[in-house]
Amino acid sequence: MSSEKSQPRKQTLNASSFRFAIVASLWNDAIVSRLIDGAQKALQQASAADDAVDLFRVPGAFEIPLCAQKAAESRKFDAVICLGVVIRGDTPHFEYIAAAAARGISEASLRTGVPLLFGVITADNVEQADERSRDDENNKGYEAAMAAVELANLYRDNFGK
Ligand code: DLZ
Repeated sequence: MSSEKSQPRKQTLNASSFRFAIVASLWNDAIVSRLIDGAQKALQQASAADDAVDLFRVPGAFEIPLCAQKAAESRKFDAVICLGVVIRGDTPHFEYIAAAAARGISEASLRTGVPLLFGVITADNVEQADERSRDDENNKGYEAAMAAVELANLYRDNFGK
């Protein structure tokens, strides 16, 4: 029986005909870099072309939604993968930044009709954030990118885009 945390899908979907944007914040860069690595690994596993992935860096998680929205509005991408790390212990305005990122990403996705994936770690401490950015399939960047491939396939196959 699968645990609550395990992913329901193991099948690798194909990403060879899609383009992706990764929007990643610079704050907590050591951890965010591992999320970017995880996302790129997932896209490679799904056979995304090397030149089909554009990376955009923004200062902090608060700035992710607008950049993600601009990427979505450009119509160049089938999905936009948003990556960041907000750590409660280090962040006096944790709730504001985490909520603004989550709400902004969600609203931009609905506004543009482009799937925007939430790969922003909101952790109580660095240890938790490290755990969610390890080089394995629980890496939140890897998970978000796999979800992006899944949605790109779902929307193309059922709604033409
Ligand atoms: C200011 C700030 C703080 C204290 N903590 C974080 C954080 O943990 N993660 C993150 O991505 N960004 C943080 N920031 C920066 C804000 O997201 C934003 O970049 C600045 O407030 C400038 O708008």
